[in-house]
Amino acid sequence: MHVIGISSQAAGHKTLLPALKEELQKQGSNIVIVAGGVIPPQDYDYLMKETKCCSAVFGPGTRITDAALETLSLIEESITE
Ligand code: B12
Repeated sequence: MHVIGISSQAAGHKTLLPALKEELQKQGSNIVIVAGGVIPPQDYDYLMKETKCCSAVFGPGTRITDAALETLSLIEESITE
């Protein structure tokens, strides 16, 4: 099982993440996508709930071990789904 991690620092997350998700779906892939970087917290729901284009967002100050553990859980969940 794979995961794609995107780091966005350039305010492109609301177009680039949905575009990535759409492209993967076209190919029949439901690979887990997680994002990090300077993404404003008010955009988290848009990405994770409205467009469902990523499963988690790890903003500034995230501890790498926390991001790693949550990403591993997301991979596990996607395998058992
Ligand atoms: C260094 C820097 C640059 C460098 C980047 C060098 C490099 N190659 O990395 C340079 C000078 C190239 C740059 C350019 C630009 N930048 Co700049 N830059 C910064 C700065 C000062 C620090 C970013 C950084 O590296 N932080 C350190 C890392 C460790 O922290 P972090 O990114 O938050 O990551 C943490 C978490 O978010 C998470 N994480 C991040 N990514 C991922 C990915 C995954 C998979 C996971 C699990 C976790 C994760 O883990 C990290 C640890 O906690 C920030 C200001 C700031 N205070 O953040 C602005 C900032 C990110 N830049 C900004 C902008 C606008 C730009 C430009 C668009 C400017 C321009 N008009 O050209 C370009 C975009 C370049 C590009 N193509 O992306 C804005 C972004 C605004 C926004 N998102 O709404 C910021 C916030 C500055 C500002 N206040 O305006 N930038």
